[in-house]
Amino acid sequence: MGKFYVTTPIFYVNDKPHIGHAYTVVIADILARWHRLRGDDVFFLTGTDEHGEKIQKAAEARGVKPKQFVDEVVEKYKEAWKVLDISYNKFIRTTDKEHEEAVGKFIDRIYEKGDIYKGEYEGWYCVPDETFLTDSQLVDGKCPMCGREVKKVKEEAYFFKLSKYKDKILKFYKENPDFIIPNFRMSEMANRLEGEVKDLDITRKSVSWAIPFGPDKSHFVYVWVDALTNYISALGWPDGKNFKFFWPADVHVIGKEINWFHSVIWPALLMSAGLELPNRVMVHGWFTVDGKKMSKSLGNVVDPVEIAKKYSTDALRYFLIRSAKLGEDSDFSEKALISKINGELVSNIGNLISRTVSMCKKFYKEIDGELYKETGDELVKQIDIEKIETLMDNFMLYEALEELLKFVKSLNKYIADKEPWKLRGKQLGDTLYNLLEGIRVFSILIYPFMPSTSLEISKQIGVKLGSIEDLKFEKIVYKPKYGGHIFNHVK
Ligand code: ME8
Repeated sequence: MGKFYVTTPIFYVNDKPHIGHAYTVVIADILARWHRLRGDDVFFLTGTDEHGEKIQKAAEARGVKPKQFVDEVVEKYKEAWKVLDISYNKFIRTTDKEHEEAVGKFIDRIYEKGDIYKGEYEGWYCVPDETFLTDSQLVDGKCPMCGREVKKVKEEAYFFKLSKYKDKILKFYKENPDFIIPNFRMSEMANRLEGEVKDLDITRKSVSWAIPFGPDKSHFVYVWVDALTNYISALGWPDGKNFKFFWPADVHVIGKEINWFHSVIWPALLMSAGLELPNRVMVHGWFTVDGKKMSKSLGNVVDPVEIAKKYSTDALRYFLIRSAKLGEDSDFSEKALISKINGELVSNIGNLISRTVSMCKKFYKEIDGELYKETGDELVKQIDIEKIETLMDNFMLYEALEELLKFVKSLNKYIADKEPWKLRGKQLGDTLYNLLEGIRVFSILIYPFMPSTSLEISKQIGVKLGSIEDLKFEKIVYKPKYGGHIFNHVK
């Protein structure tokens, strides 16, 4: 038993969440639930990034004050997280008073350290990504990350001495080779760090929907410095009990386009403030939709709430993880989702549960008193629980799910081989018992991925959902009760 602090990026509230946002938060939720199963003390943080030019503009476009605008959009995030079964411990908003105060203190620390100086920024700015860009970073004159127009900015600004930390960060990478997962994302950052690293503009003069910059109130804090600080302000930094217990974060789950912010800028700011660095940064890939980048102009933005309501939350959660290994890009299409539902959830998992439970019901009289036998080791060998635990601990969620599916297939094969309906008495009782044992172990391991399915399975086989200690095959008294299909075939 230990502690586990997992975070999602905080989401821009310029619009309601889409399937890519759902992906980030579902990954973090799975990790949080896994560690709770393990018995760890978990703090799972998510929330919203509410300041800055992008939000200011979105509010203007709607003709409302920024605060009114963000208050409305934030509700859509909260509703979506509810539908997606996201078990966060705290939902932070960067407009929370405690957060704004913590940002002020964080800036003061860095300022006192002598790491902030006044200068002038002249260069490009991408508003949708809230990112400063140099000439050489532009691709065909546009933002290299989102491909959209950038604007010229020339204004007085305060800078953070990012360049001072370049060698320290490279050294930290060497000493912590697993800091960034997958590993090639660390090489990308290291290569960039080995080139020229410019100091970071950390204030905006022209953007007032932001936290005032303490040392000079005619400036406002750059939204990324405000946003990154959420990971400690949410724990009550500097004096909060949660900060003392949970920091450093065990893992920041993020998407690939914000890796520089999390693996370079954030560590540099923390070093400057004299704070410990997070243990890991888990960088996931991007979802396209039907092979295309999601965009409002293409009209292909997928609403995860609609999908969850149409097909079920667990089917969507399952699909998000099953579509690619973490770190790789993946594609969403309803066709692919339907094929996973029918091909894996209905015909493998659902089928196994409904066949087993209905056989138990049907043969209950036949096996009366005979169901509760020691399990045979045939099925025990079909699942490597330790391997799955290691995969989960190393964020290899796709691979863990694959192992679980293999196990389900072996349970289905066990039914086909044994043909329980031809057996009688003790043999029948033992076979059904083994199946129930397998299903019970499965129901625990599938919990982080599909929490309501896992609870439903436990209910149907008549046991309370177990914890990590129950992940062994042993003698348990079952009272299976048939409760209908777990997954339904989709057309
Ligand atoms: O970047 N596929 O917020 P955000 C997969 N506020 N993931 C995607 C995606 C896609 N198509 N589109 C977005 C921000 N994401 C900042 C973070 S943290 C201190 C500040 C992911 O709302 C993206 O990679 O633009 C990121 O992890 C998350 O959604 C939030 O993106």
